[in-house]
Order: sequence, then structure tokens, then C-alpha cells
Amino acid sequence: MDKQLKFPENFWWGSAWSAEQAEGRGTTGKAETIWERWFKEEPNRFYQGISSAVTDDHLHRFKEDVALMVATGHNSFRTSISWARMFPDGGTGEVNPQAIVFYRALFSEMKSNGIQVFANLYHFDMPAKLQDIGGWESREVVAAYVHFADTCFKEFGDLVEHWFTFNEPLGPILGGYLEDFHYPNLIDFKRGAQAAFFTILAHAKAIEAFKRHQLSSKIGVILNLSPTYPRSKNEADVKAAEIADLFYTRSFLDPMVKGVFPSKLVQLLEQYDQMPLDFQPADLDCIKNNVAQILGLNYYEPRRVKARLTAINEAGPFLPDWFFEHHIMPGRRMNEYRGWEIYPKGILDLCLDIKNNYGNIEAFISENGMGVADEERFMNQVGQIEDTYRIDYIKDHLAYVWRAIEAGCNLKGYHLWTFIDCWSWINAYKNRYGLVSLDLTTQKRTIKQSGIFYKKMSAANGFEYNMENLN
Ligand code: BGP
Repeated sequence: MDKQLKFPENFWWGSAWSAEQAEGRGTTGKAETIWERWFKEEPNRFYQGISSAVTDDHLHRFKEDVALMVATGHNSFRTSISWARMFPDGGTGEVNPQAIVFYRALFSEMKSNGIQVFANLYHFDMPAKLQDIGGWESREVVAAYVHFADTCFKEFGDLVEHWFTFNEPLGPILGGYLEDFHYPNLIDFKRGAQAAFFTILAHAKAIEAFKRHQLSSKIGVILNLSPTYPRSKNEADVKAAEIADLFYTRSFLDPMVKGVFPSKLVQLLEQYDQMPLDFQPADLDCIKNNVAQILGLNYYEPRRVKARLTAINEAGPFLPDWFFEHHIMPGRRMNEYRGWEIYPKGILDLCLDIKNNYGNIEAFISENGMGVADEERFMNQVGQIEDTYRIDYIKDHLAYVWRAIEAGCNLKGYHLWTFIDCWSWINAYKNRYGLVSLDLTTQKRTIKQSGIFYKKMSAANGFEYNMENLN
């Protein structure tokens, strides 16, 4: 039975990307980032040896891009402000006037086209020089970040509607300290815990600085969250899921939104001697007093967990999966290109968790999307990608967002990952996520079928859906 799903008035329809993934290096002055550094050291780690040097060349094409935002129904859009571009001497020193000109021009262009500016201050793009002095393991870097944030509030405060301290702060910890997919490529939980703690402190200190500016905008954080499902109701599976959830969900969510660390996680880290070395009472006070005012939820896949089947190697490095194994659920629906399970109902469970356990804080879906390899297979004779699978993916997830709103969740919008196909870290251009396709040789942008659908959906503030697909 088809039903017209209507979303609340002024619902945010849009998408997101980040500076390093879309701007291109350009010639306005920019410090080397850890991505550029890593590419120089190990180009073989990047899909087809493609770096972030050019990406979408958004720096030079932003006017055309804003027109495409309008054409694909955006009323809001998130990008990040590049710390390395703002402070080209390596993340500190003099602010770059050319960077200010660029971001002011971009944000003004968006605003005058009716697109609210969502600005994020950190999307994995540490200036390499600051990584050299310890990156997020260093208090000096926290101070430099707060100065950068404060400069952005001052320079762009009149143009930005929503601010975010971090996108997916768990990512650099997982990748950089536990799983080897992000600079500095260490395997060291304790150092990772220090970097995580200072990231959380940097978030709080940036919010503290933000409050001094007395802007009418809000500031929050964007977290990648997955509901954690145990394989079964067996006690051992349930316990494994609880621990995985502490490491991956509560670790950042609790301190950044509630101002406190989950006591069970602290106990566990104490037991295994994995607590960060440097944390002061004044830090904990700052974290307590400066929490997110709005929460972005990035949802791609559920987390399925079971009790360990094998013994751990205690001579190996301490890792969260000492306590659980990932469960491959028979019958799961997969995005094989990315290796992520597609489970739309997970978005509802996630939103209910936020409603029930985090004071129903104002929130929105800040990323959700489907990366597909070799999308040119689906190109029609006029050069348009017929990505019906993406339209279905969006609808299936949004139907559960609609249901979450019906259930009282304080959800204000939906942003897709992503707008125009962009550079995806070590996967470079392998998987395409955009509403608009990008020709890498000519930089030509072409709206996909999903972009046309998105525009219609945004104009109607909803879409027709077969409710039998919900369970
Ligand atoms: C999120 C990141 C994005 C984006 C997206 C898609 O985790 O915030 O930057 O890259 O995932 O993932 P990937 O690019 O790894 O396919």
C-alpha cells in the first residue's frame, strides 16, 4: 500500500562532503595535510594511486556547484573548513586572507541561493606539521585547533547556520591507532585513548570559545553511530555486544553530548591499563560544561556482534575485539562494493536511542549513502547515471526516519553522502556516492537520476512509499 510520507515543515534536505575530499589543493595557500603527507610516503595505499590534489576542484568551481545544489533540491549543505588552508604555515601562525575570501564567497553564494550553511571544523584533515608534534595526542594541538575554531567563528559567524566541531572523531582513532587505515598508522590503544580524550577536550573547548561569540547559530558534533545488535539473546553474545557498544558508540557520544564518560568503559580501560596518561580535573570540568547543542548522525551500517569463538593472543596489542567478534548475519543485505550491510531499520533504532537516552537532543541524519563501483555501467545515452538503487536506498532509510519522527524523535533533516562524487580517502574514486556524477578527466558534472528524484522529494517535502517495505 503506497502512502505519501510527509516530513515536518522546514526539514533540512541536503548533503555533505568535506574540504580535503572536494576542494582540491589550488593555489590559495594551504599547509600539507596528513593525507598529502601519507600519499607522498605510500601512494600504493591509495586506490589507483589518486591523491587529494585535485578532487572536485571545488575551490574554482564553487559557483557552478552551488547552482547544482539548487538543481538537486538542497536547502542546506555541509562542508568543512580546511584548517590547513586557513593556517597555511602548518596549522598555526598567520591566518590566510585568501582562505577567508574563499569561504566567505562560498557561504555567501550558498546563502543567497537559499542554502543553509552547515560548517564542520575537522574532517580527518590534520595539518602534517601538527601531526609531527603528536597530532591529537598533544595539548599544543588542542590549543591550535581551538584558535582555528575561534578564528572561524569570528570570520564566518554571520554566514554559518550550524557549526560542528568534528566529523566522526572515532574514525581517526580507529584508523590511526587500531586498524591502520589512517595516518599515523599506529597500533597502540593507549595512545589512541589519549588522542580520543584530547579530541573530546578540543570539542568542549571549541564550544566554550563559541559561546563567547554569542552567535545565533548552534554548535554540535557529527558522530558515526551504529546500533549494536548481539547475534542472539545468549548471555555471552549480549555481553559482547554491550562491550562493543561501549567502545564504538558510547565512547564519544556520552562525553560529547552528556559531558561524562561511561563508567563501565573507564573501569574496563583501568582494568587493562589502557587509560590515557594525561587527563586533568579541569579537563573533565570543561567537558562537562560544554556539550553539543545539536547532533549529526552518520548512519551507514548496523554493528552485529557475537561472543568470541577463539582465545585472544595476550602477547598481541590490546584491541577492542579482545571482547567480541563481528557477526556476519545470514541473509543480510549487502553493499558489496563497500562491504557494508544495508539495514534501513537500524536508522530508526539509532534515533530511538538518541531520543530515549540523550534527552532527545535536536538531531539530524548528517550522512547516509551508498557507494557503488563502476557506475558508468548505468549511464544512459544522454550521459546520465540511472542509479535507481540509490533512490531505493534513500527512500528505504527515509521511511524509517519518518517513522522515528512519528515516534517523537527530534529530527530536523536528512543529508546524503554525497553531493557530487568526491574523493574517498584511501578508496579515492572507487565507489561513487553522489547525486551528481563527476568525469575525472574533464571535471564535467552531470546530475544523476537520484539528483532529479532528490529535487522532487525536497520540493514535495516527502515522497510516495510502499509501506509494506517497513517492518
Ligand atoms: C564517512 C566519512 C566521509 C565519507 C563516507 C563514505 O565515514 O565521514 O568522509 O568518506 O564515510 O565512506 P568511504 O569514503 O570510506 O567509502
